Amino acid sequence: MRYMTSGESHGPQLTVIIEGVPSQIELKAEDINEHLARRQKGYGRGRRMQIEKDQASIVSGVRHGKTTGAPITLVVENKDWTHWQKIMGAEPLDPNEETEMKRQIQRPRPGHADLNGAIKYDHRDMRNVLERSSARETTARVAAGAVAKAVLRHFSIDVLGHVQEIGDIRAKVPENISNAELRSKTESSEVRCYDESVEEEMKRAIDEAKNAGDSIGGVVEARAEGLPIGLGTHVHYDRKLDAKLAQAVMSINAFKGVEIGIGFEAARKNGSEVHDEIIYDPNQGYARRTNRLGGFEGGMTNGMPVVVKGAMKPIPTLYKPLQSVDIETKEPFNASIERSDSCAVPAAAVVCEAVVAWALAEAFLEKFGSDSLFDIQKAYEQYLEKARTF
Ligand code: EPS
Repeated sequence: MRYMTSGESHGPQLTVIIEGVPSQIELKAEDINEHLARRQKGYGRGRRMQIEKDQASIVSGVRHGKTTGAPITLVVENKDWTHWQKIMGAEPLDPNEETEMKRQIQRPRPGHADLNGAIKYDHRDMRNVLERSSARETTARVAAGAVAKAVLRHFSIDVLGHVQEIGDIRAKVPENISNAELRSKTESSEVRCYDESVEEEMKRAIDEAKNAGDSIGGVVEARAEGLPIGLGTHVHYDRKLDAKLAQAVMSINAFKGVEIGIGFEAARKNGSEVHDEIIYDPNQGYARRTNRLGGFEGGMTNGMPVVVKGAMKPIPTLYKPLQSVDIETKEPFNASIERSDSCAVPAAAVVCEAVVAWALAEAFLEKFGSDSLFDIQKAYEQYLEKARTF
């Protein structure tokens, strides 16, 4: 499976083309819209989210509720486009239209792609960079992730993203919690957090940042359960699945770090406190007594839940001005803005869930085939039996 996304933050639409999805997978627009709505939520979001009501149209690859095996195209319209038609239009802009021209951006915002992208792609109007680097694009990735989840659910594999930390406030989450238990709390939490005892504190921290014209980051986690042993491989560096997950999570806008299992903490402990002992049960097959390694050994899944964390920096679009340089005058100025999210960590948990689901589904189909659901199911059942009795 592979996919591409296109579209600008204030352009007419976001588009996703997904290729290599097996046939006979049940897929309805509501399966995707549910996740788009989850991504739009979260305490700390700005005014843009009141404008958008993200809904995917499936315009190819699905008939009567099932995938055909052909490329799937998904389209999500930007409602805000109506306010941006001229400045974001494909037609050349009349230089005499002064008010429109004034909306060109020549002042790069620290922490964004603006300056680097402008130099690299030769744009005097940095809107050409920021429109595409905007985290609006994660809508498309959540849509692709929803298709991946539709594949995975046929094999009882479940992926869930949630918030572990906002600023310096940490949630307490039991080590071996199930996704069902997590979901019972996170889906109704305004900060997508399991631990109700810190929810108000997290919201307060977001309010404080917002009131100070500042922004606040955090740590999210995606947990995947129901995975077989052996997705990914030890035989070659670029096929190690934990490495692919790290790439997927790191590619989320504003992410600065990734951990698998106990991650960096493993470096501070002795081996006996890090590795997970192997146990065997004739009904369940092989398992691990603990899951400190987050479901991975040798670049492959080991059958335990996959646990991946990602660290999101505070959003760099700030009401509180930061110093920058005007690329026309070369004069310093203080970058300020009109509207922004003060915290998008709860939304990022949904994005993390989506990109992890995608990477896992891709590895799953690589191992068990990718043409039709029936053929994959046969191959999967046979493999599960082999692994259980091995
Ligand atoms: C974003 C800036 C804001 C966010 C946007 C990401 O948009 P605007 O510039 O229109 O106010 O709301 O996030 C989304 C639109 C979204 O769907 O998550 C940015 O610069 O990255």
